[in-house]
Amino acid sequence: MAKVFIGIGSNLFNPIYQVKLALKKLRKNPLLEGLRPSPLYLSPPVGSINQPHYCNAVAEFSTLLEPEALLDELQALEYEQGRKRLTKWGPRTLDLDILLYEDLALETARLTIPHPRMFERGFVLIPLQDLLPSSYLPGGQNIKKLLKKCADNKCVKKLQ
Ligand code: A4P
Ligand code: MG
Repeated sequence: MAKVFIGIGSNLFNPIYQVKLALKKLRKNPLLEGLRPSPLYLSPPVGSINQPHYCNAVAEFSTLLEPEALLDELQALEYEQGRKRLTKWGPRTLDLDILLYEDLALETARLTIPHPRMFERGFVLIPLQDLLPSSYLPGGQNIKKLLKKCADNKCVKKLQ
């Protein structure tokens, strides 16, 4: 079994509902075991596009799926929740990114693992830290140190 962390984001059509629904479906998926979700966060959009605030979370689970098969599974769920790919980095009902897959480093036409922008994003690192109180990522990086370098790390608000 591989231990995986994914990032979850939504900023359209009731983002909190979209993230909670995605977590519910991930928990029910028999190919993904032992789902452990972070708390939900609200964060201002990162990137140059003017768009609504996001609801973000991170989840950990174990799976026998290989990375590309896992991406297929996650993209099917994105489409189920009405994801349309209109603009790179644009608003979306659901974005599911594979952040970490064990300590694998992978670069194929469809997939880059670790997710190339995860180390500079408060909306990823802050929920990740909730799941990893030791603050160490499987690859050995320290989340607290990464957060210090993160421009947006103060702008994330935990939801009840
Ligand atoms: N792809 C490559 N590597 C991965 C991976 N590790 N996980 C490919 C998932 N997909 C990966 O993604 C485009 C292609 O990336 C996929 O077809 C897959 O083959 P996409 O989801 O269609 O497009 P995207 O989401 O616009 O691109 P990307 O790269 O996922 O965007 P980001 O970097 O995730 O940025 N601000 C806040 N506050 N919160 C957010 O969640 N998200 C973004 C999107 C921008 N600003 C944000 C947030
Ligand atoms: Mg994505």
